[in-house]
Amino acid sequence: MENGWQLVDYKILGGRIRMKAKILRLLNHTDGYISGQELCEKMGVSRTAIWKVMNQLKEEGYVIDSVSNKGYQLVKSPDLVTSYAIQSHLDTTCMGNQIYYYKELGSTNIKAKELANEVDCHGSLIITEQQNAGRGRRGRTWVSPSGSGIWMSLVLEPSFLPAHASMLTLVAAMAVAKAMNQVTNVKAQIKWPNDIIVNHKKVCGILTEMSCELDFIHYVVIGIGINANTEEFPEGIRKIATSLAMQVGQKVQRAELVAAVLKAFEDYYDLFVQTEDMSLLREEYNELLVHRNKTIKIMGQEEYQATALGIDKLGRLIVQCEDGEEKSILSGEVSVRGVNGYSN
Ligand code: BT5
Repeated sequence: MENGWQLVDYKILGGRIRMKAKILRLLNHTDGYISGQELCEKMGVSRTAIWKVMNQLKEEGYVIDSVSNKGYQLVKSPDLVTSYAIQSHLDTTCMGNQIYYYKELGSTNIKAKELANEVDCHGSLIITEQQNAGRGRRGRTWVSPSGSGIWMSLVLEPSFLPAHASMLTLVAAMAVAKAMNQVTNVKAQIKWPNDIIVNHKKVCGILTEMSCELDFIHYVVIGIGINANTEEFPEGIRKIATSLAMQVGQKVQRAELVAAVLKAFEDYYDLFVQTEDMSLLREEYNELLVHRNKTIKIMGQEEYQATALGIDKLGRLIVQCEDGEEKSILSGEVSVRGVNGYSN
């Protein structure tokens, strides 16, 4: 298992993973102690080099037990979202192939766009501890305090036509819901099109932006904001917002969740590009839909109530009106609410 894993590790990360990430990864994947000798052999470096990295990790808050004749054991990891913390959990071939970590940014979407304007960066991830100008859709604000959330943007450079790109928000929503359900055991659901809901409250929002010509996509940036360990929200959003920690009653390891989101996104994205629509994902998306078969309020140019049936293969929400007529609605045209509040 371990040899197999080591091979996968080097192959997947194309040799780019840094030593710290590799060592952390080995520690993460070892039950009990791993000997200094084994680490040296696997890493192809000296004992002193290993010892230096262990000291660096300890300084950053990793609790590592070192016992002579036994080796090293990772006892506890701090809740970091540095590139190597994420890479130490990552199991993808493309998504997260480059990870850019910042202590502070205006907005990861803006940084991602700057990067994508300069270099080819399909699969790159921009992540920060804190956003000072976090953005929601249509100029709204995204509250992004320091150290507690996951504020990140994934860059894609797809070869399909721009008309298909809005569905990537739905693909990302599925990935976030799946990763949350895997890592924390909460029941995360999707409020069409771009919110993730736990217990009727918003735990994540997604903002997809694109640079394109009429028939050509330069890049797409998928911005994902997850309230992971947030303990308190400002008055204005307290009623609608929640965090995973509030729901689960304990802190979430953000790096593990980020890696799980990237893995789930990669798997769903592979299916998406096969048909360039939601054909292969629709059924699973609809199972995650918080309003499925429930009455919702649709607010746009007119306001009406209808039953949400699920999405079609183009990601439009199909609703059945009170007179029995079925309509398909596009995101951007309307906003959707539960009849009893934000999502219920
Ligand atoms: C969204 O917009 O939900 C998209 C949010 C995307 C945030 C990510 S973080 C990384 C990347 N970089 C960015 O700058 N943005 C992306 P929308 O559906 O328009 O919802 C915005 C509304 O959600 C606000 O008007 C508030 O009512 C509410 N809100 C703001 N901050 C929130 C938070 N932390 N948790 C829950 N709700 C929040």
